[in-house]
Amino acid sequence: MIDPSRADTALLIIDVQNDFCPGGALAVAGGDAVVAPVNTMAARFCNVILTQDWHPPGHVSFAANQPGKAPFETIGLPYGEQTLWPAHCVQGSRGAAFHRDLRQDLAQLVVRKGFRPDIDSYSAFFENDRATATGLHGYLRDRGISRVVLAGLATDFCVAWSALDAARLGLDAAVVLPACAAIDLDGSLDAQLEAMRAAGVAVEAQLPAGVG
Ligand code: VGL
Ligand code: ZN
Repeated sequence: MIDPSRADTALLIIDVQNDFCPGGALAVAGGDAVVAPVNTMAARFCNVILTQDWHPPGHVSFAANQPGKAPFETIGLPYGEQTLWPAHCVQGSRGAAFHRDLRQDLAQLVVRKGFRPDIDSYSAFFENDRATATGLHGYLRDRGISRVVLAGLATDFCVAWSALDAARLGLDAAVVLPACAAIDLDGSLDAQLEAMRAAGVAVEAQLPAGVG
């Protein structure tokens, strides 16, 4: 049961940035439609945290930086398989900015991720080597927050990886699907929904009671 008013619970709003919205470099279908439900939830939560995908121009995940490779192909990197993307969320760019209607004022923390040139970071907790920490776990621990509710973009990448890491860290995790939108690459949405359920993440089909 999600109780937004609990001091031990945080809303984690993942990557609601221009490049993941229609017209952006890595547009997610319906990406901008999450803004309204996310804002409604944010207004009810005691603790609100935003993440911001934040890549240098030479980032390893950009297909343009991998000779002969196209977006959505994969390559092998020292930490494992990496999907290649169109260049997106370049540090300081308009595409990296939050959607203009996102209630940033309600957030207590902004976690930037993916800023190291040689490693991607889908998750809000760990980079894609699953070992390099972003610092979010320590922040939550220090504030006595043990339950996270996730929403934002994209369901099957940054939201799912964050939720799976939260569960792995022993946090109580819930994903609110009506406040998320997916990329859905080769069945990735179904696969990640299944992985989240298997890991004990609560996959919610509706906004929390009393929200919206
Ligand atoms: C994301 C692909 C690359 C996301 C970020 O926010 O889900 N996906 N970078
Ligand atoms: Zn990215």
